[in-house]
Amino acid sequence: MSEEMYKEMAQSIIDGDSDKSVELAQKAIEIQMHPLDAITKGFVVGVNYIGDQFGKGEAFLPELVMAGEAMKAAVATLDPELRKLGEAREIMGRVVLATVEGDIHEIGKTLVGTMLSASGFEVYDIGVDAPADKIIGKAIEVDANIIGMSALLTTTMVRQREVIDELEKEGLRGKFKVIVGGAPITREWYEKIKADGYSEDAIGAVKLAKELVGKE
Ligand code: B1M
Repeated sequence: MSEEMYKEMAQSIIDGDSDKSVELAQKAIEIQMHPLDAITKGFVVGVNYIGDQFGKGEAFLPELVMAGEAMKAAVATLDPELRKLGEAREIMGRVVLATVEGDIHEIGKTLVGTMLSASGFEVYDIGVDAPADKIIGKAIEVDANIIGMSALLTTTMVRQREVIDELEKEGLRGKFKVIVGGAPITREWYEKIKADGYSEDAIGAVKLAKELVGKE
């Protein structure tokens, strides 16, 4: 049953069919499928497939856009269920979250934000295409514990380093922990730019954030 539904979920993203992806997300809620399973075993499989096809020149931008929309709609439908997963009500800390300047990929970043909120963090998601001064300004404004930056493009991941360099320049590096993530981000990269941690997925980001604020 689940295997069949995961396949349908992936296919709805490949087809760029937002109505279908939302319908399947609603069905997943009804049958009490774990929302993260619906995302990682179902919808993400489809978006990765389209991403690979696009990379090989076998799918084109409109298909990528439609797959992105269908993915976004499915994740938004599951969002309230994801939020219910968090058991902790103690405030863990404040996180400023953004996708870096020049980059408009938002699905993974938003998912990370939802999971952090569900785990008790106060999340200030300042959206996509966020320049360094906006990220740092928000972190100062809300007295953040953590700055989280997502980058999905090899051309924009360098912006993560720019934010860290800017923090250094302004004498603020010690004030905030910095975590990075996104498809091209590796351990080697986070160590190179001297971030405080990186994670390959949303669950790992929560674990890391808790460690960094001394709550795990
Ligand atoms: Co674009 N795109 N895209 N895209 N897109 C990729 C990233 C790409 C790998 C596809 C490919 O060619 N195979 C490729 C990048 C190649 C490269 O840099 N080497 C690419 C490209 C080239 C582009 C454009 C340049 C295409 C063009 O215009 N010619 C363009 C760039 C626009 C821009 O940003 N300036 C572009 C545009 C788009 C859309 C707008 C159409 C759409 C995004 C829609 C949206 O977000 N609203 C889109 C999509 C959907 C993708 C793929 C297919 C899927 C991304 C996604 O949402 N994944 C992607 C291929 C791929 O990654 N397989 C691709 C699902 C999401 C849940 O996973 O975002 O990885 P992800 O997040 C994960 C982890 O990475 C991690 O946790 C998340 C949850 O598990 N994580 C963090 C993420 N952020 C984190 C932060 C953390 C910790 C963990 O701490 C702070």
